[in-house]
Amino acid sequence: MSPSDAPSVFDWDIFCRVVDNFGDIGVCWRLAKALAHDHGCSVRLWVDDWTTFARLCPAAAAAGDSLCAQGVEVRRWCEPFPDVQPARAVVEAFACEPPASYVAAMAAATPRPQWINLEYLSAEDWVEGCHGLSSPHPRLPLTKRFCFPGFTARSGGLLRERGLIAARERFQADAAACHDWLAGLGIPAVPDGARLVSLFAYEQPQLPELLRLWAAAPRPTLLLVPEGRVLGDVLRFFGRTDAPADEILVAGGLTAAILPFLDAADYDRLLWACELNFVRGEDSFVRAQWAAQPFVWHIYEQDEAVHHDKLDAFLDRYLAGLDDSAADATRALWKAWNGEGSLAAAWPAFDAALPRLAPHTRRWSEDLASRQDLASVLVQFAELTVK
Ligand code: TRH
Repeated sequence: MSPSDAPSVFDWDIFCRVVDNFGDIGVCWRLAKALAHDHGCSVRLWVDDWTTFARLCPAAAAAGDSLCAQGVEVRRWCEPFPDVQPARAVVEAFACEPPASYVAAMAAATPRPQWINLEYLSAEDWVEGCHGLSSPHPRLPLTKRFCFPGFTARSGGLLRERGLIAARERFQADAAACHDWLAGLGIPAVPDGARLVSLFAYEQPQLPELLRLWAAAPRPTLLLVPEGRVLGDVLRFFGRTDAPADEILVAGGLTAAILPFLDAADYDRLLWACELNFVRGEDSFVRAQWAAQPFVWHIYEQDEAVHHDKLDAFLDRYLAGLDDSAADATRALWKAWNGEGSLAAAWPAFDAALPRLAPHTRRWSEDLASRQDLASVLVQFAELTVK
């Protein structure tokens, strides 16, 4: 049995503040489930925004301030914070600062909990130098350790629950399963030879120009759009102001199916089924990489445009080893999708590069899947340092 196969003796508290959208709780919820299922840990997840959590875990909508779901105890993080015994390992997600009373209880506990700050994902080089660093608390006898997810062996890795890759391979090898699954979503017939594309993005002002190209292209496109922020731009192309989930819109060779916000398993299947996935933020960006299909990332905008460096750092890693023309075409399309350049102008070269980008992305995904996953790295953090 490898260390990560052995059940962990630790119990965990994970603290999550939702800044906006779904990524903060999306990552924490996925981490909580991986610690519980893959490592046998007892996990308590504290989240301050119950409504957003309920979009990812519909059972929470009917529960008051707490529930047990998928092996995890989830509690609403409210003030005043209840008087609870701290867990042996504590994850502070994205520097969200656990309640002062809880931190004081950590300092008084024996043994003192292992306190880990889980940071946002980045492909930038500095991540390797910062991953694993410790910082003593200014007043209390506590040390916080920093875990940086990333794409290299010297980072914290990526969330990848046990069995994920095998499940994806089974699905992608079974055309009938994919067909039945689409039919179950209410998509009656996929146009012959159509390219399936999923779309999850922030607002995208240039989208109508791209959809115009797809509508006029010889190869049909089936665009699958879970409800969300980009829907307005899709509807603008079709001259509509609203459309219910499960509406099908058609223009030339383009069919757009508006889907409800899917549960986690179905969202994965959507990514696995599509030849091209538009994703955003952090968690869907990672899931697209486990889908092993070409993808386009809408990066979360940050102050002073620092997200552009983050985007370039990822592209440098992801495109290494791809031929120059396909790499340039991919970079141009990604940049245009993120507001630098014309999307319609970048599309034809990207479209032509897709047959080379597809096997490249599969290799990229396989390489990432050969690394240790983030939950296992965190378990090692906890086991190494708490005596
Ligand atoms: O929602 P996001 O944009 O999240 C974030 C936040 O903005 C956060 O503050 C920021 O720091 C971070 O990005 C970088 O994108 P993300 O991370 O992809 O989260 C979306 C979640 O929603 C992800 O867990 C997948 C899930 N999802 C579904 O479960 N069903 C769906 O149908 C779709 C489209 C997504």
